[in-house]
Amino acid sequence: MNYQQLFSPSPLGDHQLNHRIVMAPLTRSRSAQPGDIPQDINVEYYAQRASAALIISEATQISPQGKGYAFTPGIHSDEQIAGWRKITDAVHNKGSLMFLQLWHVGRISHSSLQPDASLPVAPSAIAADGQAFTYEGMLDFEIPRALETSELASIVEQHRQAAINAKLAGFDGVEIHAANGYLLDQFLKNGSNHRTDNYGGSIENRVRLVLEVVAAVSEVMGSGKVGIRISPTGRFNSMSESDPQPLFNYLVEQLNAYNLAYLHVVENFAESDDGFDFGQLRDKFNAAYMANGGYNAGSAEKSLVDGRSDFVSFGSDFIANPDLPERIKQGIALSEPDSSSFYGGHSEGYTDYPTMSA
Ligand code: 8OZ
Repeated sequence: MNYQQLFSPSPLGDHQLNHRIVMAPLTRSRSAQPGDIPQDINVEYYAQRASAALIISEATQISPQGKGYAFTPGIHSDEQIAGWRKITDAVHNKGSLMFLQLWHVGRISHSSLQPDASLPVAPSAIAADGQAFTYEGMLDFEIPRALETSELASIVEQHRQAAINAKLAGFDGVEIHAANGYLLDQFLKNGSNHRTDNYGGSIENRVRLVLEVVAAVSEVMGSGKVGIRISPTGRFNSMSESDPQPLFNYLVEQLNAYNLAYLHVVENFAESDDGFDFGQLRDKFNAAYMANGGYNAGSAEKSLVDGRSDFVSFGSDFIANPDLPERIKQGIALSEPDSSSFYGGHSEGYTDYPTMSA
């Protein structure tokens, strides 16, 4: 197959990308402890994958409160900034670009991971089903503490400071994580948001915090260096929304006021899509649409040809194929990733996947 669209250059906000194959954010849980600090093995891992048109970092906690998994990296300390700087330098030296994914997990945490062993925070005191990945093993999610209205400015501030830190660490932009059941998604969807203040109830109210974060982060980075990730139909992390189409249509219409670089949409993370029409988001959004979720080279090319996306991000294929774009171009069969080494550990299943030439 000829992947003409996949290998055509295209602008992404302030940047020009060489092709359309983006490395999706991938949690790998391999930061140095204590301190959740990016380390040399992470430099090697990202540098190996710098043939991606753009690398989006693994989800990275914006603050100690934003952490929900053992061993994930942060962007709130000087040591973390210095660790990330080595990664962005290595990726830049290999000619690619890198955005940092800004992450606050909300209720998808555990008091053992929180400052002062406090309860995780959320829009409402509703526990997620399932278990948190802690240093003591898997532990049941607790009933989170509902954030006071007066605390929401601090949530915005945590995102703003993390964007400042991302700039210091040499990132080319940031992606706001409003997907997959973490804090901002918890505010968006009515299964997890039962608030009665200006941040709950109506669609306008549930979208408010996300827009405040977008405004603050855009002010720091310049909006052409900001993307946002959403998962309208996602059920991961106990998410539910009774009527996602008008919610996400409204969000996208509001986002247009900010002139962001891109909208990153997890299209099929969940088992059911309930007839959701992603094309409406694509048509409404005024900048690049990045599709994600279960694409292969053929379906990605078709999506671009059909005008349904501008970029496609690949996750697990990039785990097992550090030179994924070249393999696609040459029509070489892809290696399968070993899911047992996705999270935690060291170089095994991380930096030891060979390139074609090796
Ligand atoms: C898988 C395991 C842990 C975290 C996401 C950050 O879904 C994640 C994640 C995925 O966005």
